[in-house]
Amino acid sequence: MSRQQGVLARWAEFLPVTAKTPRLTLGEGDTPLVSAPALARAIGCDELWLKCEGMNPTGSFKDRGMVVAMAKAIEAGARVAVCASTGNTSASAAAYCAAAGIGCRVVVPEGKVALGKLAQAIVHGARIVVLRGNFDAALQAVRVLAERTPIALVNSVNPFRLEGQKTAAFEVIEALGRVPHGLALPVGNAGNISAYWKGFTEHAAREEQAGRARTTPVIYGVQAAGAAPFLSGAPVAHPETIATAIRIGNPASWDLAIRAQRESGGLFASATDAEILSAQRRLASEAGVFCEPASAAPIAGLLKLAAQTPGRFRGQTLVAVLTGHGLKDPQTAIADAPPLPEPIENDFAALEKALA
Ligand code: AN7
Repeated sequence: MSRQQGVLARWAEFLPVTAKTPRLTLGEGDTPLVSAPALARAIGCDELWLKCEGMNPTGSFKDRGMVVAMAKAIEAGARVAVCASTGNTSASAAAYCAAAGIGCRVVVPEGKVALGKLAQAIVHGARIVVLRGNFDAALQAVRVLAERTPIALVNSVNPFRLEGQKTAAFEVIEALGRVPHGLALPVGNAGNISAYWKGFTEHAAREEQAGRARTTPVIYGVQAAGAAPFLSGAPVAHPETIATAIRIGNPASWDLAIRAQRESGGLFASATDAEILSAQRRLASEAGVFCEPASAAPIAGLLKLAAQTPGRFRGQTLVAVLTGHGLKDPQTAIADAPPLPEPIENDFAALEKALA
């Protein structure tokens, strides 16, 4: 028995696919929704669910949109794809280009890409350009390149990326059996918040059409304090944060993200690097889920909002989107950890003493 896997097979009826679109897949989507009762108590909500997007084939949510963007690019005849990236988009693009048999070019900011993500781009065979400048400069550069050459641009300014990523909203509703009261996620270039809102509003429209209630969640977009243009209301020239995935000062999907926040009755929040790292450790030690720093931002944001307004989330079901796997950035995870202890002799007494 075979079941068709992946975003394109599973959600075809809601995606812009034709008979000519190749059914590319690495098994993306269908990620677990994990309950986190200890953190729910800390936040003061009824239920907290973690959408573990690090379980996608390349370890981040990017695979959902990448598979659609790549399939449509191949359908249109592309032989090479390009992206600018803080790391995860390049890892995903490199893997899907390899699977599809086309060339991959990635442009990354100098010195700020997590180790696991670089390893992925390298092993999947992407040609890597390191740009003197940040992500915003890299995105500008590849946009110009894509205008002047036949190379397909697969950043989230490519609308097929958002189409694929919206399927995460469908999965959340399906797994819960209802629409959550609130959904929190990290915001960098603002593609994902726009895609979730698209998914939730499309679902709501279908419910309305079927004569049922139109329900959407409140969206909480969380940024790193050093890279928080949605809190200042203007682009940030020199974004800085330990959460390198969201070290972005000039989000491409600005208007769509503002619309998601306004229409959902939500808000943007920010978390400092210390709050992000603390939330990352709490997710690992209290929920058993290891995510990368950027992915801990929504938990840091919810904890902060709950502390500012006690009782704010009482009785609510909340979802936090953990966008990328902790193994993407092992160096940040162990940077402040004490060194490993000296080796012991292999005898029982020494072992007993060491573990006492
Ligand atoms: C783990 O890979 O922008 O707001 O170039 O890797 O849709 O940009 C990554 C972004 C959140 C922010 N969490 O999502 C890239 C890139 C993780 C991420 C975001 C990213 P968007």
